[in-house]
Amino acid sequence: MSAFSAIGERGEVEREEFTPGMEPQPTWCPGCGDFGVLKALKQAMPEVGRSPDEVLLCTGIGCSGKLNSYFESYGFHTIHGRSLPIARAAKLANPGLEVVAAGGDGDGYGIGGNHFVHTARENHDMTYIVFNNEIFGLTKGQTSPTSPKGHKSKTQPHGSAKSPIQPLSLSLTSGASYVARTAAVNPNQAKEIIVEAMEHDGFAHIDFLTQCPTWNKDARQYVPYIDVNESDDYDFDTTDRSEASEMMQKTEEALYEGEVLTGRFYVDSDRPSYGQEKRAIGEMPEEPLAERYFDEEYDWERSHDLFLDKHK
Ligand SMILES: Cc1ncc(C[n+]2csc(CCOP(=O)(O)OP(=O)(O)O)c2C)c(N)n1
Ligand code: SF4
Ligand SMILES: [Mg+2]
Repeated sequence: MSAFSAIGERGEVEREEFTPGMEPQPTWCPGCGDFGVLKALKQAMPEVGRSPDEVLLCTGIGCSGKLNSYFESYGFHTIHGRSLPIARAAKLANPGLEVVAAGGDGDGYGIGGNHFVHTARENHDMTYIVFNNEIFGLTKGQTSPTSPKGHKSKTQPHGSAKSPIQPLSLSLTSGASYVARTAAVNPNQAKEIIVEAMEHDGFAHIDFLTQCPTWNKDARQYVPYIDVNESDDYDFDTTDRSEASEMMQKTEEALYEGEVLTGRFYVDSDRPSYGQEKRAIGEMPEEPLAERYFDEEYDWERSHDLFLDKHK
């Protein structure tokens, strides 16, 4: 059986299979919310039933961008703000792959904001996880597009004069067909949301609240959080665009007033993904592009094996 025909056959997978042999222990600071994303992602994999060689994880630049060093799968650590165009191209070339893109709030909502809007608009079939710690973590705490107005940092010592972006509302208005927010302090909910997002056919955006105890000491640690789908205080239909939009606006305002609302906000299972649209107009090849160039006989070597051999 070729590597391509094997893709899509769901088998038993253990979460341990997603821990790489090289650099298994992340170098994030103690207490960093990024650990929560990694844990939830690994826990989601046995439920999704995809093995490491069926998954491509494209990351941006930032502390969050290191995710694919600590997650065993195909990986592409791209350039700042560019995880989405790489992920889109890979999914179109090889639709059988489970494609996940991930990066920070600066990466995805700032420098990569254009790609975020258009990937949502075109409804590319992938999961996009944005580690939202409300600052630029890797470069030592500068103000990001999600930092609250008045937030003081080295770049804005008198406090930010800008209002933060509203990522959930932006995602919905741009055209994402699945929009959720979860938090690193809530790994069980995070795992469930990642499973749903991966199983969703279309662009699934997860705004993942990740505390940065090193550079963002003013940020609330996102506890206690409220699950809007479980709480009796909130009643809205996740399939109704205008109800979801209203709930998102409430959620985005509440975050900066100290109330952390999480959960699924919008799910549209009917909207065709970009790949389906292209197939419908006869623009998707029968044989995936990637398969045309795949050589069964080629003896693949992992880049880290080459690195280890060199340094023996
Ligand atoms: C084109 C470009 N501009 C700027 C940088 C410097 N830089 C590296 S990471 C980063 C911000 C990271 O913030 P965020 O995306 O929120 O990720 P976090 O570190 O918080 O996870 C910046 C500005 C860069 N690497 N490339
Ligand atoms: S600087 Fe912040 S975001 Fe980066 S690893 Fe440390 S705690 Fe995490
Ligand atoms: Mg950040």
